[in-house]
Amino acid sequence: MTLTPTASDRFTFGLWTVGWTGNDPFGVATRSPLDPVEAVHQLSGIGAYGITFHDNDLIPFDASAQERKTILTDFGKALDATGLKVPMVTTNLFSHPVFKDGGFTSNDRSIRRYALRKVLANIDLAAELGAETFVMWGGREGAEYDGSKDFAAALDRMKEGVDTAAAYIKDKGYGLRLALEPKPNEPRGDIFLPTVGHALAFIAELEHGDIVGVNPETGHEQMAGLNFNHGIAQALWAGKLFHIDLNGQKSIKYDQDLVFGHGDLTSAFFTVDLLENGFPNGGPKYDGPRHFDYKPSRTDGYDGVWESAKANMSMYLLLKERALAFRADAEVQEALKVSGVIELGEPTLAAGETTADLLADTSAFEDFDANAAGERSFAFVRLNQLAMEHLLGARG
Ligand code: GLT
Ligand code: MN
Ligand code: MN
Repeated sequence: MTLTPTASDRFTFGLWTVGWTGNDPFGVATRSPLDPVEAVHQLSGIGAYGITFHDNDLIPFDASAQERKTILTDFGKALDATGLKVPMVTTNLFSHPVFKDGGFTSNDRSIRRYALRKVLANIDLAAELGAETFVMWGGREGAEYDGSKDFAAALDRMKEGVDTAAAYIKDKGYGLRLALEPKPNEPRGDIFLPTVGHALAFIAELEHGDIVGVNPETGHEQMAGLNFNHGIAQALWAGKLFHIDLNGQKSIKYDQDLVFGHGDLTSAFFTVDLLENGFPNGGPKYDGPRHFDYKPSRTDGYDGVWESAKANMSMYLLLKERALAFRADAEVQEALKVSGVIELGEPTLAAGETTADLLADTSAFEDFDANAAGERSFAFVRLNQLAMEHLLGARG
């Protein structure tokens, strides 16, 4: 088993992750800025497949056209030299004061028009760099006070913004898909489309929802007290898991953005199990990049930045090894049967059986011994203990 990642593992990192200098609401930066060209070389050196970025991670908000060109040329040269890819691009609609009440849903119409233009320009750049996914994290799309927004109008404006961007992608013939990233709160008191479920329901209302999916982040679902694996599973089932942000979070609190696996390790094991092995009864599988959206601890210098970047990949590969062994274990396969996990894959009605047939089947109801069926032990604890033993390396 090797913990050394290669490009075929398709590990990707946001430029804003390794490039985070440690400034938070209570203190200034603890690290010097990271040159994007240096980031490309370092990530390539440790075995990453790609780098992702917000427009303003790379090109300062107030850069001139000439500065923009120079930056993009230098960045492009680093990509060419290393072979690092840019599978995803996203837009910063949250840092500048103009976006303090949001971009697509700001109460100020002129700001909404400006935000839309910024997104369309960035879609052009994403297409130019060969990205497949365009993430939309609406961190400032929200409110602190329930009376400060017309919620229905805000959802109308969000729909208008996403549909306009999607229509633009189609008109231009770009090979891009949009991925909405849910987060319950922070920086806004409450953010619109706070969970994977809200986002999926919103996408179903879109005109161009066929090219819109989700980019769930481990910690964001967990901040809401939700189970990340249930969220990504439903997104997969709906054919909407377009991208993923892996990281670590310990319970309901501020967005910790820890290294993947450094939060809820059991949950991380089952995340990797789902991504690598798929559902026990088959079904849609995730085939996109394994993207890490974490923050190197503010306490660490650049040694810690690169150590933590490597730690994300090592954690994933370790868990992948464990998850593959878990599913390959004959005892686990047997336990999955005993627990009914395989039985759940069997349709409740037989092939061709109608509701009338079910109503006529006395064995299903009139003669069914509910008390006896209620005595079945599903043996879920045994199954979970097998998973924990694999996770801890105590089995094959
Ligand atoms: C921001 C946020 C992340 C999002 C990024 C994409 S930016 O750092 O906390 O979860 O993925 O806009
Ligand atoms: Mn986060
Ligand atoms: Mn994220």
